[in-house]
Amino acid sequence: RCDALIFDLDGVLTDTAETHYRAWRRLADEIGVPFARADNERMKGVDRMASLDILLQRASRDYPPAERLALAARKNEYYVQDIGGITPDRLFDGVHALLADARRRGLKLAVASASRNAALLLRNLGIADKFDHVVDAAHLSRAKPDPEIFLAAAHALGVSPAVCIGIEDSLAGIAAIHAAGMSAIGVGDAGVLSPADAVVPDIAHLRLSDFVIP
Ligand code: B16
Ligand code: MG
Repeated sequence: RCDALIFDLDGVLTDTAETHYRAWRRLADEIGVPFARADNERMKGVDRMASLDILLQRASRDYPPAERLALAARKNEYYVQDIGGITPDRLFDGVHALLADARRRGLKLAVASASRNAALLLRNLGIADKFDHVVDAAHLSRAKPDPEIFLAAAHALGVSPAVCIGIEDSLAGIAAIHAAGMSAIGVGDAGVLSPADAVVPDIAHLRLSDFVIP
């Protein structure tokens, strides 16, 4: 049985996983720290300060806490500059159809994004009012893979985690969904996301009839 869908945002509903990558890449280049796509894979779904910790693992010197905060703020400036200009055409194909199908089936819908910029991004994508609840990452204390964010979404929707399906593009997110006692659909590379209960290559390939009894 499934009563609710809980969506990750970056990398699931739009291609901002790439936007995050470019912002980190720019920062890494500026401070002379090596940074490759493989490093970025580990940062997906991971919150801002923990992402910076991953980036600085390859730094040749220590960065004290105040400097870390300044670097994270700089990356966020680059990211916000980029998403400030995002318009609804940046929504992945199939999102509107999927949300409409979910509504027809009576499912509740939430967004569980680790991003503190999620509200701005959802507004710019024109889908802010499509969800019953958007978890505010600023009110959380534990990042994915901790289940807190998915449990908060289920709680706000008034449903048991057991009847929720979480939809994620990151390994940290899939681990968080499972730790919350939910089923996980991965969006992306089936080899990378093998812990998920099912994997689709992109959101346009997600057919609710495969997962939800009509
Ligand atoms: P911000 P998601 C996550 O969003 C991103 O995957 C991750 O790369 C990013 O570091 C994190 O949000 C925090 O974002 O710096 O904007 O607060 O995938 O959980 O929607
Ligand atoms: Mg994501």
